[in-house]
Parts: sequence; C-alpha cells; structure tokens
Amino acid sequence: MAKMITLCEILIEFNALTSGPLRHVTYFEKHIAGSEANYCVAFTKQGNECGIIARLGEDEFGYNAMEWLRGKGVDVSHIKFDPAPTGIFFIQRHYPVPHKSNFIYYRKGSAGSKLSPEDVDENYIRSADLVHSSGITLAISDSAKNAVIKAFNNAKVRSLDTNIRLKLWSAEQAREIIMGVLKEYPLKFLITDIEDSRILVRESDPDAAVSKLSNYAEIVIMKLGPKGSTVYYEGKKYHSPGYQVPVEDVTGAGDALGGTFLSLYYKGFSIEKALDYAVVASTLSVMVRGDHENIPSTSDIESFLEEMKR
Ligand code: KDG
Repeated sequence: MAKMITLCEILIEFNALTSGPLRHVTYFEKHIAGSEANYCVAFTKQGNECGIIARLGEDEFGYNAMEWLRGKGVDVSHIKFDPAPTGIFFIQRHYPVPHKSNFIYYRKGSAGSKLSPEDVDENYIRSADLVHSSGITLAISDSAKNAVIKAFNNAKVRSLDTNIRLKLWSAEQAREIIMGVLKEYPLKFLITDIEDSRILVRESDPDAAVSKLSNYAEIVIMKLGPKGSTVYYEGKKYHSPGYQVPVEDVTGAGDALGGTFLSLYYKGFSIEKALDYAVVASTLSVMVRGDHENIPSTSDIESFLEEMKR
C-alpha cells in the first residue's frame, strides 16, 4: 500500500443550495474542503494510505473536519489544533458564468494559515512514498509555505497542484513563488491547468506550456475541465476525453482527478489507464455539491466505464 502525505489548509465549505448571486441565497450546505484534503480522500478511496499535516481551529468546525477526515480513513495524527478559528468559505454557483463556481473566503488569520515548519515531522515525511501540496498552501502564509519547503526537502517524491487562487495572491506573486519552488524542488508529478500555465509560463496552448513545465516535473497532468485531461511523460502525451454530465458544482473536480490518478499510479496502473479512471472520478465529482463526496471507488469507476462502452 502506498502512502501519501499532504500539507494543506482544511476549510469548512458553505455551498449555496441554489445557484445565482449569494445575496439571494438563503440556504447553504456544509462540507469539508481544502484542495489537498480532497486529494487525500481520493487517494484513500482507491485503497492507498494518506495523512495530512495541517492546523484546525479548536472549535466546532475544527472538530467536525477532524472527525470527518478520520471517518474517510485519512491519517489525522499530524493535524494540530490551534487557538485561531477554522477557516471557512462560501461557494456561489453558476453565476455570473454557468458551470463555474466562485469562492468567497473568510480565512485570513485562520488556524490553517498558521501551519509552520515546526508541524512537519521529518521522520513522518520520510515514511511516505510521496508528499503532495498546492499553490494554495504556498499562498496562505509564509509559515505555511516554509512548511511545504521543509516537507519537500525531506520527501522521497514530490507532487504539486498549482491551484492558483487569485483571491489569495497576485499573478506575479504566484509566478514568483511557484516557479521558485519548481526550480528548487523538481517534481515527479505536476498537476496544472491552462489558466495557471498562462500565469506561470505565459503560454495558453497546453503543449507549449508543458514543453516549459516539463523541465521541472517528470509527469505533467493538464486538467482541461469538461474536455478531460492530458498527461505528458517521457516525451509522450495521452489524452483522456471528458464526459458530458449535469454540473452541480465544479469545486474539487481537479483534486478528484489528481488524487485518483496518483493513487492508481501507485497501485501499478499504467499512466493511460490511471488517467482514464481519474477523468471518471472528476466527472462524477461535479454532479453533486461537496468537493469529494462523489469520488468513486475503483469498482464504481469500472461500472461507469462498462456502461460507456455499451
Ligand atoms: O480545489 C478545491 C479547493 O479550492 C476548495 O476546496 C477550497 O482549498 C480551497 C481553497 O483554498 O480554495
């Protein structure tokens, strides 16, 4: 069984029950979120092991997130409680752009942003097959960024999802910090998309972007939203097309894709097969509210693929 460790801010998500501007939304549904926490749930769902290094507020939301993730089979032994509150965010869906979601964050000074190098146990990091984090954790505070750097320094294998959230930092800051990390800490896995590539390497064409990004990673996964995803490795590329399904909320679809791909790769799947399965996981994830509730097991992915063949 492979073991992944992620570093992240775990957030409480309040997802609008109805689409449209939040000023007209009355009801919200609570979920546990945070990109790398979603990765962890996806990784665990395919039968591997995953642990999270993070801080949660010592409050009802912090207890809720801790219990939820433990219930999903995630190793929570390196999640600490902190006196600051657990960060929260709201999701506005399908407005102003249909099939897109907007995040409204209330996380400044949150417990999650207090993540620091002292939370990173080097022996724990060395016990993992891979260490994964994202542009979000690099953005939330200097101490969280330094925690990721300490973990990457001690990791056997590194993975990063660029996940640039422009409400957390400017495009210039994102480019400087993420490219700095890529240059210093070559990755095995880089997960990104076209918007982030435009910021990082100023390329809008996936092939052109990857020709630059592959200097820093062995395997690059380009997320293409409803069009599926393309993986680049050893000078080859493989595209797995997406599926047309009713979209409830796209939040977390990229994490479902990345976490499922990584887990199945470590289960010994070929890169092509791992990507095909991962695209199914991200497809199903957009059909419900909540980032990771619809992430399917391997056998559910197979049922989906069987049905598609008919
Ligand atoms: O990828 C989904 C995440 O963006 C969501 O869970 C919230 O972690 C989050 C963030 O910081 O935006």
